[in-house]
Amino acid sequence: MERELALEIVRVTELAALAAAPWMGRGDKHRADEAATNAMRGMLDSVSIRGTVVIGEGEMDEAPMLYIGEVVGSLQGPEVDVAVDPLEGTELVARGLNNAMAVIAVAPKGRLLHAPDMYMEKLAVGPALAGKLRLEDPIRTTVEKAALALHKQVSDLTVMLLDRARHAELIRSLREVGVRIKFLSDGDVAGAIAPAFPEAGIDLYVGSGGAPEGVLAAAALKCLGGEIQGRLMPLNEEQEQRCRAMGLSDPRKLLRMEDMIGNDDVIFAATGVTPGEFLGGVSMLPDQRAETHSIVMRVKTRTIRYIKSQHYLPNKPILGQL
Ligand code: VTB
Ligand code: MG
Ligand code: MG
Repeated sequence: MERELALEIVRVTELAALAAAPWMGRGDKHRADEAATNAMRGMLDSVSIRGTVVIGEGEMDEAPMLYIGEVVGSLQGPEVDVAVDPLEGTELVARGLNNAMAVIAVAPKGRLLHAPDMYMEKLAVGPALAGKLRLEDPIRTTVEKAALALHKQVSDLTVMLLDRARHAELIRSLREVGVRIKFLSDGDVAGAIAPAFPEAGIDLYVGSGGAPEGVLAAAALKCLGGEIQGRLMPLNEEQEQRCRAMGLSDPRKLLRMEDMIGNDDVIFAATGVTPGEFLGGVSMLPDQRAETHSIVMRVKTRTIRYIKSQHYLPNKPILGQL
């Protein structure tokens, strides 16, 4: 993959974020998602790749755009796999809450885990804890190891997780060990990546969220020097079958970074829709301008670019057609 691709890719998440932003706080997550998806799909056509969507908006018969298996890009350029979440946190946008973003990851063909739409148990950390913790450990052990490695008191650690009833037991254990908890209402790509940004103030990300979101977070964490470990949580026989169909003979196998995104090059880009732990949201400016905040990174070089752009909206014909 050529390095220019990183800059082309960020234009894709920028446009998806610009398309979703007008729907902020309007209580309609479907329209917000649709706008982001259409914009991302349209923009991808101008990117110099022969891409196949491996993580997308659903199976071919349930998603009209960016479905799994869809061919995207200008069809000139490297053959790549593409993982997208045009609007990660549709509910966040509908309710005007933090941490919604447009996300994409691109990797050489065959490298991204084709994570099925089910839950994944996750443990994500920043560079200071990469390689030092194990998802299989009891949460108490994990927290104690983390505190030791970070030279902090357990009571000074901040752990982030989705606020869900299914986490009741985990929350009880976390309270017992005495860490501080920061809850997310949605958006666990942003949550899992947060520990890699010191300014976010998150030491650990734990709990279960979407498996596709886990792979997207793995792409970002690889560029950032962090780590995520995951384990799929098939809830019935049909989901078990789906795991086996994608080549996982043991669906509950521990998934490491290399299982999720391979060992090679990956490009990750995200643009904030609402403000988040490490990205600003879309701001509407006077005179039909809007400002976006994006991050684009590549494993090969480990360069992390923050891109702040001011867009002149009348020059974005795709947005007018949504
Ligand atoms: C998860 C999480 C996402 O939606 O998929 C969640 O990974 C939906 O799962 O980040 P539940 O509501 O069943 O927990 C998000 O929060 C937003 O897409
Ligand atoms: Mg989505
Ligand atoms: Mg999502």
